[in-house]
Amino acid sequence: MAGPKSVDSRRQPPSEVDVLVVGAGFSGLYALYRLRELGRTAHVIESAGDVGGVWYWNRYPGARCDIESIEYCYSFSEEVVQEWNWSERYAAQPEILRYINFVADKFDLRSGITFDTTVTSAAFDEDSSTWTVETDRGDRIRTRHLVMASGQLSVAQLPDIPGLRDFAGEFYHTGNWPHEPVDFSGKRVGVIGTGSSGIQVSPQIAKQAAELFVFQRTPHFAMPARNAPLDPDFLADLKTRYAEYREEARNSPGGTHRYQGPKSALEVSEDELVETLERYWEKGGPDILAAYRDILRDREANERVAEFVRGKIRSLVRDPEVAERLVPKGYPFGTKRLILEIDYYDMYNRDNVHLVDTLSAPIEEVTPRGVRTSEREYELDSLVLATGFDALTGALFKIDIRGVGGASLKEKWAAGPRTYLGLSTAGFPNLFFIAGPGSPSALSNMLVSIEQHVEWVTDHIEYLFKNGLTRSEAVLEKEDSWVEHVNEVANETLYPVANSWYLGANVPGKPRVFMLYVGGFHRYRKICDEVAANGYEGFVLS
Ligand code: FAD
Ligand code: N01
Repeated sequence: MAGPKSVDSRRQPPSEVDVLVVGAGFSGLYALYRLRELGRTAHVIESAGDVGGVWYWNRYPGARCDIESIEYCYSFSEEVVQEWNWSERYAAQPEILRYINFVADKFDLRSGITFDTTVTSAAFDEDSSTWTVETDRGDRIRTRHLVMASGQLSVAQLPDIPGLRDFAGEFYHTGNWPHEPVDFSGKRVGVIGTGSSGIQVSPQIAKQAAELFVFQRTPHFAMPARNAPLDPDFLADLKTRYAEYREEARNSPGGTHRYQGPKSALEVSEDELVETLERYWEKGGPDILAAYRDILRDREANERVAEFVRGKIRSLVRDPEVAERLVPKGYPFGTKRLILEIDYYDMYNRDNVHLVDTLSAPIEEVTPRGVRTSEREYELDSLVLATGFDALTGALFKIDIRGVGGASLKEKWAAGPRTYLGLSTAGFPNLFFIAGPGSPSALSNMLVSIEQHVEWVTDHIEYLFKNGLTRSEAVLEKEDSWVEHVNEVANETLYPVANSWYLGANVPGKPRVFMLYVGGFHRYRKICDEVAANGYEGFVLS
């Protein structure tokens, strides 16, 4: 696999192109492939030294997907489906990155990508209906259409803890992990954060470190992953019917093969509830969220399931005091991303692992020697921040995007992102977002969402070119109704109750707006298809 590119090997981007794509993760790579297939000139600009997006940056030990590998992959190429074999139920980061490289090599995608280059600004010119895009390497590219495949979780969020920069030891963020393996042997390591990243990385560090201190503010719910090798016969059979299998996923709310139980958690006896939930627990994975139809809609129903999971956590950790501190309380089960754990709870049975509850004793500062809470100082050799991302809008706001009349996207979205179908925003013609705010995005299997978005956007662009149209802009009233609809369906659920990154709660000062579409991928896809079938209703085309 290619490492970071040297300055000299940087590919010069073209000065003019039909479509410029920002980002070379799963989204940007497929966008490039599809635009080329359609015969358009397209180019990708990527900050990283190579392809992969999330899977290029998040190289921390333990990183793996939480949607099953057989679903968390492309379906657009039958050749890729036939030639690639996933080894595990939930593939680890190196395997996913190998897969992305395999796709990039197969379709010669690197020839259309400029790496080690960050887009810094994009300005729309009304006379020519084109965007002028600038980069940190002094490039200036004129493009008819601009596709933001810049990621949902691509901007690492540093916590606002005083003294962070003063720490004298080694310092890492899970979302920007070194390419070389990090050796924690014999070290005193601190991990701040117990979301998906913290829960994946900590057990791996615990195996090496002399001592591990996990700084937990909010306990998160985690289910056993029950990761396992995939049976070659099962894979061979799946390949004979993969297109059909994927179509089933596209017709489901989450873009996976998770089936919603028809019953309410409130109508079943305790025995039946436990028997059902035990089955999900044994199977592992996030499907327990669909065990009953009202888990994410009714607080009482949710509480019954939450209590079952709390009981499991208590049973996994020997020290009852530690177990109790790991038990999530105060927010509904599943309203922060449900985490899949491997060895996480068991890790607390090791003598070298210590849970530091920063709810009762908050972190006050990072000192040159370690982390100081209101109770004491923890001396550390290494500090790992698993503190998440400035999600969904972070990467977009790092670029100075100016639409009609020089209006800034950041200013337009100051009170929260506003999109029409998550695809476009009024006042910013010919600008498209892939799996960003206002779409199902991270509440669905992202690969299903990404393929649907890329296909919709590239079809739309092709329609414009074929019909001699140079400009496509979302209608403001349609955007307002979409934002209203997104809020309405979110408010029918328990999601907005939790302080999650879904509503920007993890970034100080970020407006609290539920940013994802919870109405279901199947429903969303149908709406997008109808809009296209009605001549791109809700867009002004000229
Ligand atoms: P990214 O992969 O984020 O790629 C965006 C790229 O754009 C990045 O490489 C970035 O460097 C580049 N970029 C951003 N701004 C600029 C700029 N200004 N100039 C140039 N380049 C720029 N989702 C699931 O559905 N299932 C999972 O199991 C799953 N696991 C995940 C695990 C981790 C650790 C993380 C962080 C996320 C996970 N996700 C998962 C969500 C993940 O975001 C998507 O699945 C998917 O990888 C996103 O692909 P993308 O191409 O849209 O964005
Ligand atoms: O980030 P997070 P993540 N002081 O925001 C804590 C995807 N993903 O990187 O909950 C102290 O979830 C914060 O505490 P609290 C997936 O979509 C998937 O883990 O705010 N603590 C929390 O514990 C996921 O949802 C996988 O109280 C601070 C943690 O840091 C998304 O990425 C793997 C703090 C951040 O949790 C983000 O996950 C990895 C502070 N100042 C990521 N600031 C898979 O398994 C933050 N925290 C597929």
